[in-house]
Amino acid sequence: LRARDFENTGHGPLYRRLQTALKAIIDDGLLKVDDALPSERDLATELGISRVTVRNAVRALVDDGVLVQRHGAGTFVAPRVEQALSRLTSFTEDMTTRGMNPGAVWLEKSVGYATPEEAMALNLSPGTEVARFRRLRTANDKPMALEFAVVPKQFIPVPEEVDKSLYDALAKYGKKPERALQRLRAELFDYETARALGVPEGSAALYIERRSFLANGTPVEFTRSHYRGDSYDFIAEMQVDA
Ligand code: 16G
Repeated sequence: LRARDFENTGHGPLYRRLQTALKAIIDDGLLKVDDALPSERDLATELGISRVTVRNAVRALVDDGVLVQRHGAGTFVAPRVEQALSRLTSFTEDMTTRGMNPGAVWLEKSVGYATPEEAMALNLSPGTEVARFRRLRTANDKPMALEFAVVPKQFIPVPEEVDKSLYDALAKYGKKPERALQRLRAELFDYETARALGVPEGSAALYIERRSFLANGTPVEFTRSHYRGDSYDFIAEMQVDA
């Protein structure tokens, strides 16, 4: 990285341009997960810019979850979350097993009549009541995904009660899903979703749709999520046919 690579490109304060340049270096794989960033002083000297500028750029990348600061050790490229595709788990469970703190920013909790699309996905008659839950999901306060879950109202009699985990709330009524079908596809973040997640508009997103079912096959959940492409790996185990 050289000063001329970012000083005269883009808009906004210099630290923002440095932030973008550092992010590009990570996205291009030149700095990999767990690689250390040079010290603030070395970066400032090498680039011929002030330490404050370097500090602001690094802090912004830490806030975005791109870098992590480890006490006394320095600043590193943050690990990606690796998620197995074969086990049916909740976001809360996934983050807790990783020793991360799951959080949510609630955007919507409401009850309404199923749209035609929701009715089809949940195998409901038109006009059936559904509960809708729209949340920004965070891990250690880093935004990871924007999630929109729709559940037949009869399975969540009091939607306001859903606080942390939707699956825990369903479990309380004996309606925890036992099986799920999931569709994954690549998308680009639109303006609004990107803003909510704090990533650039047009950056890579992983769109995931999950329909989950009770043991008897009744659909319980139709959830559409956008995961950050820069933070998530989905891993599946495969075997040849027997
Ligand atoms: C996961 C599921 C989502 C489910 C949620 C429940 C994917 C792509 N999505 O985020 O369908 O509603 O877990 O999590 O895995 P909770 O119990 O923590 O609310």
